[in-house]
Amino acid sequence: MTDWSAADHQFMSRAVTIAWQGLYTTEPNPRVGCVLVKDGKLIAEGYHRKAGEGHAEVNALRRAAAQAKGCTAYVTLEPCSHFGKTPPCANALIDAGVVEVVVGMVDPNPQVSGNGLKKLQQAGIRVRCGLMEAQCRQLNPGFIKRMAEGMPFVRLKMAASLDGRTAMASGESQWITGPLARQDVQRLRARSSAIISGIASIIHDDASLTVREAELGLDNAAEIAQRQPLRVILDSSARMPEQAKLLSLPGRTLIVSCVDAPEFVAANDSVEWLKLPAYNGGIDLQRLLQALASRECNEVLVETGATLAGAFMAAGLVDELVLYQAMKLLGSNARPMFLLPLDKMSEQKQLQLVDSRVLGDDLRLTLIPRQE
Ligand code: AOF
Ligand code: ZN
Repeated sequence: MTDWSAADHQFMSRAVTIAWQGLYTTEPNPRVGCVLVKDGKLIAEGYHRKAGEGHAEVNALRRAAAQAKGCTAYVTLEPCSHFGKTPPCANALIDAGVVEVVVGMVDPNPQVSGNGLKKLQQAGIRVRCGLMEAQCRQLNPGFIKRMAEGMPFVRLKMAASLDGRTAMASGESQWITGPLARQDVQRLRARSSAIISGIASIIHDDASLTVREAELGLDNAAEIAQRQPLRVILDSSARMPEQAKLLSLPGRTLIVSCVDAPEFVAANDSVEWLKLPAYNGGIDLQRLLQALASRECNEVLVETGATLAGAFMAAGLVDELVLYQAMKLLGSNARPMFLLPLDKMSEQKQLQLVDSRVLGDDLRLTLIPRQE
């Protein structure tokens, strides 16, 4: 066991904070922060902003210039050892004369995975790993899961009334929650690599499933909205209308079906058709998620009605449920959150509350399924 000092915590905590600045822009890369420290003083810091641009360490080293010599580097993720879109950070740290590297967690990327730490050690650099690992892992649930399991991190978002209803029987659902909750949903979309929805939301609501700059309420909203998450529509029997709004919006759409593509798809460069086998009367969701991981999707957001939400939940494919709950009753004719026919108490799905906060007049609950 390594003993961590208060100063160690202070500097890693700063590295975690700045890593979050990449929340909306790094994918498919992880969010990473780095601070360089000498004689207890912060010399320079850097974070990874965008795939293809400098990694956190390189950005910090660039700022420190000659002062990097003799520094300790605090990095939220193991420095990379491979040539990807950019050269290895381990080499950059060695060349700059850094004497110690403190790391939050090992990089789950098999191309790195311990090699970065080894390279540093072999160059005579003192390496300590595992400081504030939980906080460092929290930055990258999707990247970690994709690297470790070949699956994206699945976040299911629902907006419901106090009595757990998501729409009237007619399908009418605008609006259950207030503007702050809806702004928060835009931010969930913006941090996601893909948004999954069912064909019903296209047929009935002509949903756009885009990140809307004006609703993000962030300083760099324009830049964030430029990178639209992949829109994934589950359309098992090919009911997608040729005129659907989302097919002509900026960004790409992936239509997942059990049958062949209609003709109009070939003429649209921003639309991809993926045919998957049927499973339990619908699309094989496991296969769907694997297909998204192979397209480098880290975090995916499921925004859908009771049928698909129930199917994801029943299949144990939900990593996190974000529930926006409005303090109103929609009554017993309205639609439930999940189509999940259970009969016995022993069949219940248990969730663990990990965060709750008030957004205007609504409540936001973040829950994770309990392992059965
Ligand atoms: C680091 N620091 O800030 C990041 C790292 O294609 P590239 O060159 O951008 O490399 C991407 C891989 O590098 C990514 O899969 C992950 O393993 C690591 N990301 N590593 O040392 C960083 N973003
Ligand atoms: Zn790197």
